[in-house]
Amino acid sequence: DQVMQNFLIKRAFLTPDRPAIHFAGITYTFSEAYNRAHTIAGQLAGCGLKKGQYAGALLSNHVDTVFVYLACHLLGVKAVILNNRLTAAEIAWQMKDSQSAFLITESRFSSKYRELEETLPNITIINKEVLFESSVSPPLIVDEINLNEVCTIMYTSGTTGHPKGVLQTYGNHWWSAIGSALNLGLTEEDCWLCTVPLFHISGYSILMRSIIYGMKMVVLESFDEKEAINIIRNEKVTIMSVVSTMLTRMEEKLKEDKLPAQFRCMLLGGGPASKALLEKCQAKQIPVYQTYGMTETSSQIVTLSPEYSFSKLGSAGKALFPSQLKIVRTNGEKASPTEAGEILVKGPNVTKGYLNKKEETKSKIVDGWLSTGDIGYLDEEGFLYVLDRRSDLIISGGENVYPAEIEGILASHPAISDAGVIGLKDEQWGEVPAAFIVKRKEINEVDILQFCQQKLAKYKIPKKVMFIEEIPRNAAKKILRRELRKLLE
Ligand code: S0N
Ligand code: AMP
Ligand code: MG
Ligand code: MG
Ligand code: MG
Repeated sequence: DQVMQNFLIKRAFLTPDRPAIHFAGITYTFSEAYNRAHTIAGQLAGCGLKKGQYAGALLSNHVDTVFVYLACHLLGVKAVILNNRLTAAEIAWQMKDSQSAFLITESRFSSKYRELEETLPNITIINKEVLFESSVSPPLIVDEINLNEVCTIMYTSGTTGHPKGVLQTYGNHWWSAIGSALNLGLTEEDCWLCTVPLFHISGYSILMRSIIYGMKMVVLESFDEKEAINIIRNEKVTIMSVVSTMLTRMEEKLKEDKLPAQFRCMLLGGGPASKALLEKCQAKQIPVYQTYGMTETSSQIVTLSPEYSFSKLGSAGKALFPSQLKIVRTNGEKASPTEAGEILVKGPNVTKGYLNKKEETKSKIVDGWLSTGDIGYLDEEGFLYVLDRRSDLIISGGENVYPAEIEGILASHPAISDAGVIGLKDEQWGEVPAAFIVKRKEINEVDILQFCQQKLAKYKIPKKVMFIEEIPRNAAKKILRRELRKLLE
């Protein structure tokens, strides 16, 4: 087992006066970040949080959130990071599944956590506004971390309908940050803009890179294309992480003007990117780097290197230095160059598995190779082209929507006997869910959507509802989504 000094303690010792985080007009140094995190660790300790425990975190994109996560590192508390867009019912499910006894949250989510107080009376809800005013107990600081220890848990859905908690260790985050730097390079001027959610690995990985590299990060509460362009100029941002929906809005906003010269990398991930968007960005000299990665790989695992951004446009690149990639046929054999198959990945940034899910972990990770479920091919030179998403996955503006999850909710309605969900192409979000419903009793679209609102995050609610006689299924009762797609046309 490999041991390192706690990342934050080490960083605050190495470069205490360097800028660490910029938020709402204020810049905090690493030493200030350490002091804030240390105080919060003492306050959390006063609430009963201890090393090894799981604590849910329902927090917005804010500098306080960064400090709370760092406080968790200091305490050795495993943060179960919750997507802000989820409903109270969805959050309750993840809290129960992870057996988290604490929920760290803030007033802006009060309607959600009030609901949780009723459904989960045994958990301790810690409101940050109250926490920050509370007394500080001397915290038991974890000075050394084992790279194999779990740092964060992020839930990701699956084909089975229920989300699974992905374990991300300190080592996973470490190697992810190192792999990124070995590809993109690292300069003293680097500054990474975080307008993606800190509750996704797209955002959380920026925080880890900031601590590990000693690099400034700029956090915005939400994404706004105009604000993003302005802050790139004002804070001399050099790198930014985006999904296609965000990049589309930024490209449109940048009319005649260009991004400043110091801006060197627009890291584009989280889902497919259209060739049209990539070409438009090329015309405006936006330095786009396509990447392929997922919660299970603690962010990027394949990224196109700068020297290939023109010649390999559309490719996600090659596996980063510490990682490996292969394409396999359905029988497990390695595919030939240009032959499509399932993408398998391996490396020190790849998760060791899913929380409390031994069987699923064993079936998805064999010999260290994680089956992603995504389909792609490697060209003759080993560049990855992603062709299709993992099993039925719909990606709406970078958020995952699993048909099985929506179908399960729909079918639980007493007036619905069966349901099928597919992705619909969408200008703004890339894809959105559309539902086919078989009625048992009379029910209309409004009732269905109202029912969904109580149970599902907004981005999962079908944008189109169609009533049919029967959901087409094969002999094994699997939904024939191709047939549903034909019905749509
Ligand atoms: C695209 C975003 C920014 C849109 O949010 P916006 O504009 O702020 O919306 P709101 O004002 O909050 O709401 C307005 C209305 O729009 C609805 N809505 C919001 N988001 C969505 C959505 N995604 N799909 C459908 N509808 C949406 C709201 O509900 C609201 O509706 P009304 O008006 O009816 O109330 C936002 O969605 C966003 O931030 N998306 C990105 C999420 C993300 O980061 N995904 C990536 C997840 N994957 C990973 O983390 C692994 C890959 C990875 O690590 C990575 C990814 C990208 C770049 C780099 C990396 C890396 O490897 O480092
Ligand atoms: P998540 O972990 O929720 O972000 O989901 C990761 C999934 O997003 C991957 O398994 C892919 O299905 C999809 N994805 C990520 N990057 C790309 C890419 N460059 N092209 C196509 N799909 C992608
Ligand atoms: Mg599902
Ligand atoms: Mg907004
Ligand atoms: Mg996702």
